[in-house]
Amino acid sequence: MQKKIVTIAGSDTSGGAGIEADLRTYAKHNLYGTAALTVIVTMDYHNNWAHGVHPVPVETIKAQLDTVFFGLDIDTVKTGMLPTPEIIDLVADYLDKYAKEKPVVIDPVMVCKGDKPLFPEHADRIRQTLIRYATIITPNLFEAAQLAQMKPLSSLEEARQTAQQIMDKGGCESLVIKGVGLLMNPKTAADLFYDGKEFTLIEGRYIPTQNTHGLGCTFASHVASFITKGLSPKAACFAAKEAITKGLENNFKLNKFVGTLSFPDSFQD
Ligand code: PXL
Repeated sequence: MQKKIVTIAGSDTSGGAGIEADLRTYAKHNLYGTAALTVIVTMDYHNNWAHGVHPVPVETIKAQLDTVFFGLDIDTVKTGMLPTPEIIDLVADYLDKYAKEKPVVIDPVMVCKGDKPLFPEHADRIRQTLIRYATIITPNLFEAAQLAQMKPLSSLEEARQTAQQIMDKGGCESLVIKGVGLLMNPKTAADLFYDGKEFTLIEGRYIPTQNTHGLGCTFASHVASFITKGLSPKAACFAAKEAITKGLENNFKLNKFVGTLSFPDSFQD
């Protein structure tokens, strides 16, 4: 029987990120993907692709989470965009009740486009209520600094300190800070994995392209998929890195504003 992952995240109407990317990824891994939708994100073609954020009512999300946790034998949970404090609290409550024994991958999505957080206290709420349930969290540089309550990162050493802060304050089992290689000179594609004991740099081929929309969601979905298939969080990050690099090598433009990665046919376990 196929193993099952639920993605608790938003819909990206443009299709590059969010549940669209997550479900595509699970399908490529031959996993059964299901979704509890938290928000619908739209894009305004006539206004520079400005993003509109339309949260799903809390009661509707609750009904979806009941469907999933009572009705399906879920193996792994992955979270993406959680656009309001109430929705973060609701998801934390369900993780507490129904997912303590399951792998949980938390992608702490905080911005839609640019660097304006979805709401001012977003990072605080995620740190205080959600991170403790995570087998692994997958922040980018901005999200990592926000979660650690630190200034923007400027070196690998600061990234290590940030990882330690997030773990101490949030209480996750492991984390991977995406994009630490951008702090190096010359730039590399490295990510930084930390499990509370050891820091590991995950190197990858650097692919110079702007067509990166959905990269973070897809990476976290690969991590969730590889963990579901039995890999450790660290091994899952290495495998996910290889998978998204292949996808990035075949990036393409969706329109004049944005481009994304492709979903190659097969990935190595
Ligand atoms: O890439 C972050 C992200 C996550 N989830 C949804 C999104 C986006 C970015 O647009 O729309 C639903």
